This record gives sequence, C-alpha cells and structure tokens, in this order.
Amino acid sequence: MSGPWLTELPDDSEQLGPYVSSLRRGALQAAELSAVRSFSDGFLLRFLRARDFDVELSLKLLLNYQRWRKESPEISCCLSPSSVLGLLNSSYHAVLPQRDHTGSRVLIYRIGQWSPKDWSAFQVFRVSLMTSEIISVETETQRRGLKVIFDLQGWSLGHALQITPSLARKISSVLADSFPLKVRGIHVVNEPVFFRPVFAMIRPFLPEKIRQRIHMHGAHFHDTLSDYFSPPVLPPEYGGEGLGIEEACQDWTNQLLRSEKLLHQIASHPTGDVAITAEDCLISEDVEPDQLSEG
Ligand code: VIV
Repeated sequence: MSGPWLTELPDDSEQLGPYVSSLRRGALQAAELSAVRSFSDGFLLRFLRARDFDVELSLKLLLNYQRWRKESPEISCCLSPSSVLGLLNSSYHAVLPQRDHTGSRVLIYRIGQWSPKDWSAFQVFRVSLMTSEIISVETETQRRGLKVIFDLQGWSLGHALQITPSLARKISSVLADSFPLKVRGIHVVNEPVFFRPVFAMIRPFLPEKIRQRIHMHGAHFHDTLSDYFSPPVLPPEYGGEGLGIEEACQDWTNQLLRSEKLLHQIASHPTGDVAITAEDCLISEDVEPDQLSEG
C-alpha cells in the first residue's frame, strides 16, 4: 500500500513508520552504501514524499542521489553561496516568495545574467544545487514540488559552449531521478533558435513524464505564462503583480547567504543527511577504544 495520500501526513504520523523503516532497511543493505550505518527519519521522508511512498522507487532515488553526488564532485563538493556572490548579485536567480496555486515553489533562473566568461557552468549548477538542498527540507515543497522558469534572454554561443554532453547528462539526471524534489513544470521563456541544439542534447535523457511538463513560451510569454501562474505569484517583469524580480533575487541571495554553514555541512557530509553527524553516519574502521588505552 502506498499512494499520494501518505504524502499529506505530517512527519511524526505513526502511519509513516513502516515506510521509513522499510526504506532504511533497503538503504542500509544496498552495496553502494555498505559503509553507512544510519539515516534520519526526516532525510528518508524526503525520498518517500518525492515518490509518493513507493519504497522501491524511493530507494532507487536515494541511491541515484548518492551516486550523482559522488560522480559530480566538481558540482556537489563546494556549496558556498559566498563563493558565487557576484553571480547571485547580478540577479541571476530567485525562489519567489509566493507558492503557486497548487503549493509548488516557483524558481526563476535568468540565464542572460550569467556571464560565461566570469562563471563556469559548474559554479552556475552549484547555485541550483544549493537552492534545491534548502527547499527540499520544507515539508510543503516535498509534497507539492517545484516549477521552474528559465529566462533565456541573452542566451549566446558562449553559454551553449559550456553545456557539454556530459553536463547535459547531469542536468537531465538531476531533473529526472537523482534529486528528491518533484519537478512539476519547466517553463522556458525568450528562448532563441540558438537554444534548440542544447535542448536537443538534454531532452532524449528525460522521461516522458518530465518532457510533457516542459513548455516553450518564446518571446510573447506574457500571454501564455499567465495560463500557469496567477498574477500575485509572478514578478511584474514576467507579467504578474508580485515582488519585482530584482528584489526577489536579492531576498533569495540573502537566504542563501544565511544558509552558508548548513550548505557547507551538506556538501562535506558522506550522505548529505546532516541530522546525523558524519562520525555517526559511517561505520568506523578505527581501532577499538580499549586498544588505544593499552599500555
Ligand atoms: O539544476 O529540481 C541549459 C531543477 C534544476 C536543477 C536541480 C534540481 C532541480 C529543476 C539545474 C534545474 C536547473 C539541481 C534538483 C538542472 C541546473 C542547471 C545548470 C546549468 C548550467 C544552467 C544552464 C541552462 C540550461 C537550461 C536548461 C533548460 C532545460 C532543462 C529546458
């Protein structure tokens, strides 16, 4: 028995116990995680909620998340907002203050604000990973997922050259099945013809379910973006009546900066589950305490 209704239950509901235990058992048995000896309930719940409490799918997601972290050290190792402050200060990214009518978080990435001469694609990717780690702690976001608006105004060859096939794979795997967040919509606005070859590299690796959630709006996006988001949610620059984009970016930048310590802990933790200390997380290969006191 599993299903979406379970996602509605609070973290401390007794009915969640068997699912959490079963996922924990699976995770501790997985060969890839043989050195790990503990996971917190809250951490496991993220994966369960992201997969509507299907334990098998949740385990797959948890293992993919661990593998992705390990295989992408150039992205996952250094989650430091202050190290990309120049990028953040150029109003590149915001998590909007209001959720949409379904409760989803709404994120905006303004790719044109990213100067590829100054910032590598890895650094840019880290911004998304930092935001994802922070919002995936929120129960409401675990339940209702997120929607992303990519503003590709200013997309250039310099941007396109940064998206190598290997990076495209990393983008699609994080969207599909390597991060515990439900991707409920991807809205691309102001995309130039230039962008098509890059999208063609990412798209084949996406499951049909995600592909169907990608909407290309073009230059006249004000007319069509409003079919998906109500006026109070979007900044005026995107046809809404919410907080202006510059302010929204500044507010989220401040939130990221306040999370600097937490993000550093997540990045340097063996599994990313910071509710458990790194020492308590791994099976220790140290010598026994009584051997130490010998002599
Ligand atoms: O990081 O749920 C060529 C989402 C995103 C994430 C992560 C999670 C997530 C929705 C992305 C979206 C952005 C980590 C968990 C994939 C980082 C992208 C970084 C690159 C360098 C940006 C370049 C611009 C892309 C635009 C892609 C647009 C297609 C996906 C339509």
